[in-house]
Amino acid sequence: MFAVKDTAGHTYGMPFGKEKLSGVYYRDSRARVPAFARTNPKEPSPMDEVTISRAIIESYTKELLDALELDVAIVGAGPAGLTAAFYLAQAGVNVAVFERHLSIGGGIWGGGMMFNKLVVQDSGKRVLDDLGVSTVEYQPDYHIVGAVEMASTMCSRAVKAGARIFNLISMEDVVIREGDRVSGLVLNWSAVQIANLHIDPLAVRSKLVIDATGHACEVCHLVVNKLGGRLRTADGTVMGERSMWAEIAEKDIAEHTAEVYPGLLVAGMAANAAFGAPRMGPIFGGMLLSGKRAAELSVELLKS
Ligand code: 48F
Repeated sequence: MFAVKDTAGHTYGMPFGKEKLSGVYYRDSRARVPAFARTNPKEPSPMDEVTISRAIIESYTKELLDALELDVAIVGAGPAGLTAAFYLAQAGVNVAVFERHLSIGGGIWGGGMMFNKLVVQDSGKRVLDDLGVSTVEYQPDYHIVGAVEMASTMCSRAVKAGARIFNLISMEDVVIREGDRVSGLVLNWSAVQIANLHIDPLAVRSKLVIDATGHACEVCHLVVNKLGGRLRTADGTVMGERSMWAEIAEKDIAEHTAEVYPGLLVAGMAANAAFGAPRMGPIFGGMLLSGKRAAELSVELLKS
């Protein structure tokens, strides 16, 4: 219960006995001072707008400042990016994920054609077991997972493991150093991009970057188009995803999860897009295994 004092020194708790005007209780109906209003600015306020604002700005700013120097920066908070973030954070790696959209989870939420269920095979189920996401066996090697539980639990587990996730922030470029090594991300508010405003970005430094941007494979495209970089793919470019073949796509994805360019790893659907492999539709085991593989590779690279 909140207590407030008026200028005469009377203390008010809940507004019992106060005159109610237009749905608001007033301590002084003529002066229209709400019962919960703070009249003495030196007194702590029960629920002060500026304190709320300060709490948000200070804590967010601290988190962003802490993310300026990273071991691993992940672009995209889909299943691959979240899995990588979870395992990296568990391993004690300083990791942050930057996600363009308001919601975290990428393609998880929509399931298959908006039926919000997904399928994983036994190997993918083991990753979901690690994450504490429940599954139901449909038939041997086919497990059903609810998209809502999967997205929300993965997000929660990654954050609780220590990963920082920033939504509403877009990668618009990379930072480079000698040999055009990818050494960080150039970031801007997604709202700035959507409004097409001419506002310069900010940058974070990172020992490694993971492109987990899904079908768009955005970081790899950027490296090829802007730096003229040659990826470690068959023809040095983003080869582009091929049409659906679930079995091959799921089998190939772990192998395609690799450091494709100095300082840049690729995971999830972006890995198959980079290497010209097929898409797989709403079977998500490959995304999870690729995210896990990207985390393992990153840990090895950070040690070397
Ligand atoms: O698309 P997405 O879920 O990629 P994924 O983790 O998983 C692919 C599956 O969802 C599905 C599939 C499985 O069969 O094919 O499509 O590989 O998540 C990618 C995330 O990256 C964000 C995007 O909003 C999405 O949430 N993203 C893309 N470009 C940027 C970005 C960018 N430039 N900056 C920040 N986030």
